Amino acid sequence: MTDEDYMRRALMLARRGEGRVSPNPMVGCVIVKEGRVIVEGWHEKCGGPHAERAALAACAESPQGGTLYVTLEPCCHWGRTPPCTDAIMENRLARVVVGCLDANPLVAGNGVQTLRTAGVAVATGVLEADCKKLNEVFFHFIQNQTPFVTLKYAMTLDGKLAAHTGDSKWVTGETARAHVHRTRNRLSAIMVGLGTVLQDDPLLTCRMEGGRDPVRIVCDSRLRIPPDCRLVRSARVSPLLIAAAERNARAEALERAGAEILLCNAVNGRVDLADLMRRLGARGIDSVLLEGGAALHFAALEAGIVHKVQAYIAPKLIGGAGAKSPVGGQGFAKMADALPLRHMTVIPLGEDFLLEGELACSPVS
Ligand code: AOF
Ligand code: ZN
Repeated sequence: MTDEDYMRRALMLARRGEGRVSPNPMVGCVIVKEGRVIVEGWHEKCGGPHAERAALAACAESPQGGTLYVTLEPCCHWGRTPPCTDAIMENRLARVVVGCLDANPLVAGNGVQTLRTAGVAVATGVLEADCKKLNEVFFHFIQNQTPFVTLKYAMTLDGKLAAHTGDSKWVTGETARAHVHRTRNRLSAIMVGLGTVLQDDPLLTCRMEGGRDPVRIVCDSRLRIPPDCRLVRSARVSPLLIAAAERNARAEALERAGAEILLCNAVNGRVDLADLMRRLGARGIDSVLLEGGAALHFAALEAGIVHKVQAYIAPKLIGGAGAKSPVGGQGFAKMADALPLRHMTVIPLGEDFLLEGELACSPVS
């Protein structure tokens, strides 16, 4: 077994915290002594013990002289929990292997430095790209205090979200749809525009076994959401935030139904999306899954708030000049103005494919 092998195992353990640790990172830890894994641990939930302390607390034998593998640099500060570096030093580990450094300014290399100063051998950057990717949300949020936004849609191979009649059940197959529910379980919030509510009357909950619902957000500048739609009717069971640019006579009925109205700055009578993101960040919402419609997608891209795009593509053709495509709005005038994506990956999901990538730049930044 190599350092990479143990780190791969630690990465797998880290994923057990998926959807439970926000706004903290997912972290996994493996302790090896004399060529044997003696204990494993992971960060289970925000406020709970960190991966290293969870592993050390579960040790059935002394970890003294062993090697600790951890996907993220051990913390050296007091947060909701005590520093992991203290626990590592107290337990006299000989070596620590770190996946990637922590971007939290309170740690950021100081954890590694603290251990080295205490005489612990430290290796860094093992499976670094994987460890960073695992916590793309955490890394963005800790540095920007605004949510990491993923724009997601499912379309046919000819770029349609639905038939010209509006029928959209279903574009992709079961495997791809289950994948979306895993994402809903992992991210803190899900957002749609009013048009999507009027058209589809969605519930936006997570239908994954053992999953949890993201906070549901509707971008509805003038509070025109129907009080009898499924989102409002379920607001007491699963939180619903309505992002508005004005407060008017319709507000009270929505609040009485259990929805919360988040009043934002307005640009041309519409919700200022950058302002909305700052307000969500201030509430500790570290990630948003943007699930339609086409107009909100373009507005979000134009506002420069989108970080990642997930396109589920079904190998089928539907046609129809009037059938909707995933990004609407006015659009950019020239191909040279198109927003480029980088680090594209393709994941086959049953008959379908998920293409995902990061937005290389945004028009405002
Ligand atoms: C680690 N191992 O498993 C995690 C770390 O408020 P706290 O005490 O939970 O601290 C949160 C910060 O600690 C978080 O911002 C990040 O820098 C680090 N998370 N560090 O050594 C872990 N979850
Ligand atoms: Zn820690």
